[in-house]
Amino acid sequence: MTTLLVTGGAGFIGSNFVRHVVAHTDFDVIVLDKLTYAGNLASLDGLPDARVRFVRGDIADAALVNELTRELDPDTDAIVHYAAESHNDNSLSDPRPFLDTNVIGTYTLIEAARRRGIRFHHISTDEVYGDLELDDPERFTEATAYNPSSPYSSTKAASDMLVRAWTRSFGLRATISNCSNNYGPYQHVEKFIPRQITNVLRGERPKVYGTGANVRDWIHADDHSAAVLAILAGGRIGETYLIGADGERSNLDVVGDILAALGRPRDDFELVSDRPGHDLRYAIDSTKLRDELGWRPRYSDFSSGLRATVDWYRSHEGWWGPQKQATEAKYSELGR
Ligand code: NAD
Ligand code: TDX
Repeated sequence: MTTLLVTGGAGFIGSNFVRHVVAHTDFDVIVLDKLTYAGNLASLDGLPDARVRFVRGDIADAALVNELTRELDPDTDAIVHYAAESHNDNSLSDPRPFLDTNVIGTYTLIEAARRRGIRFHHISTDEVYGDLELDDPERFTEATAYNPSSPYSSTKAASDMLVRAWTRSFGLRATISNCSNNYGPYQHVEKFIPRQITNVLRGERPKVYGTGANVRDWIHADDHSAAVLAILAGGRIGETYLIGADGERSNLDVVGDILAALGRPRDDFELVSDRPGHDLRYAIDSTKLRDELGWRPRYSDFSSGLRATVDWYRSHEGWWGPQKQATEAKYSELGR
């Protein structure tokens, strides 16, 4: 029997992974989550208590982390590390929590993991590579140099470097994955896709930064979770795997699709002031993951995945409604 300690398991992608593990394996899960503004226990509703245990706490709390890792068996168990401050706009307004959680929190976990010899998988982002020009034929690979732009992405880059150094210097048994932009149910309404869907549902117009030409490489969160399980099962220790589903779309295209799915004209949105330092384009080449581990995305059609996500938000106002007003209040202070 395997137990996974999943940090950040009450967040968007972490909760997707917990549901995925329960559905597709016989593993048990311990979720460690601080329940910041971004965590929501309702995202774990309906999972069996016999397999999923929830612990509220901070990944930077060394005493708690040591206590939890003592429960893990180094021969079978692993830590899967999702917890992070994850939103670029917040990192521009108040960077400090990003350093505390993304850097010190990751350090605290890898120290505990290496002392107990526990396998560690670190969840990271393609934003560590900076951005690409719109017409650049190259995409990010595992060999691309790090060049982060924002406080968020620089703290994620720092955390990746800590994991690499602990692997080389202390023999930490770690893998890293850098994934592109995720979409799907249970994503916080501060993020682009849920913000625009819920704006339309509330009778507001979507708010697009700058010119809307920026490109993101979208992947459904279910496909991300399947890739992480594949890396846990077959990934080589010390290696990094990029995760992406060939889902490049401009923000204008995405917002047009959201409006169309909700029966509104594709151009019924507002252009608002740009995000400082706004990365232009991300694009992932996931050949290594596909060739080595046989992973393939199941959501190859972004438009149908997006329509299903729109339907989920339409029928789950009870989940997102309580976050919406506070989120929009933060944006209106920024003029966005
Ligand atoms: P999220 O903001 O939805 O969830 C983060 C979770 O971490 C929340 O439940 C929060 O309560 C918890 N948390 C925050 N600080 C904590 C702390 N100090 N101790 C314990 N728990 C804490 O984020 P997400 O979008 O689900 O992202 C999860 C991970 O995936 C992050 O590491 C992020 O960098 C990475 N990632 C995200 C995307 C994306 O598109 N959202 C893409 C690639 C990688
Ligand atoms: O209201 C908006 N209008 C808008 O045009 C918001 C919230 C965003 N945008 C733009 C900015 C980006 O070009 O949409 C794009 C996506 O924005 P976010 O959802 O904030 O995501 P991004 O900044 O690309 O970062 C995301 O992907 C990588 C996640 O938040 C990160 O955690 C992940 O690492």
